[in-house]
Amino acid sequence: MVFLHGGEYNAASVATTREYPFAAKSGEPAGNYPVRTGFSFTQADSGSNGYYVNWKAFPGETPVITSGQTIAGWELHDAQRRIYRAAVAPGMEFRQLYVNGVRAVRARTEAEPAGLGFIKETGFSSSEQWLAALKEQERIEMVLQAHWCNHRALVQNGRDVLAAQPAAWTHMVDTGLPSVTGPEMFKYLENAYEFLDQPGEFYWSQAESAVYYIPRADQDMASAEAVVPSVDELLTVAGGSLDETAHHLRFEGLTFEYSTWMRPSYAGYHVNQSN
Ligand SMILES: [Ca+2]
Repeated sequence: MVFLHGGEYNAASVATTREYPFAAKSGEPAGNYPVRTGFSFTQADSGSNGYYVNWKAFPGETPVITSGQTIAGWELHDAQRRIYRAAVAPGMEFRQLYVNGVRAVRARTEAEPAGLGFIKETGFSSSEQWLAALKEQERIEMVLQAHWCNHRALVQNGRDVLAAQPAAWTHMVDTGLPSVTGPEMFKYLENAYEFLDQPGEFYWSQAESAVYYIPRADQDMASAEAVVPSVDELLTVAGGSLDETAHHLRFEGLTFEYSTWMRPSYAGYHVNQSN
């Protein structure tokens, strides 16, 4: 029995990075992307002789395993648009921001923004100037909702036309239902500074190592608690092989907070029936 006292156990402080290979399937891009993993248990941590190793909350206390990192030092950046800015540590990566425990929204356009056209072979086009004028255009995600699927395509190159990474795009538009060309599709663009216009929206600028945020009506950025997650997996249990399994481990009464999932930033997200 191992008792954990109340308090925070920071998964980021023990995090290691490994490469996660994702399989090429029906034209999906193949490749590796990094996964940051916090506390890890292996076969060496297993119980033996039929006994379990129990990792358990000390009675009456609340141990919290978290990778949350506090973002402080918010300053008003654009008074007219009520955009605040804070620095983050270089190298941090995240897709979520929580302010006073409420998840913020990645800066996005409205659905079906004016002048945004759909090119089946490529991606999106714009009949107006706003698309080409975006500063960090290569970080935009093209989000397409078709039937029950929510696809995300990454930009391969842009300016007047946002061209998606081709293998992923083909997978999305050419695999039958739920095709993104169907009449039930709607689309928007996500993740650009210029899309900040609603309370609760945020944008993380990788180039600047900074976060921009428009607070909600009840949030004062001088006192608000802003937290971003920093690892994908807070706790893992993995053996070395089928002959070296991890076993006889129990976890009881533990609380987990703040993890991220960075795969869509590296590979987009393309789904289909039954996967
Ligand atoms: Ca917006």
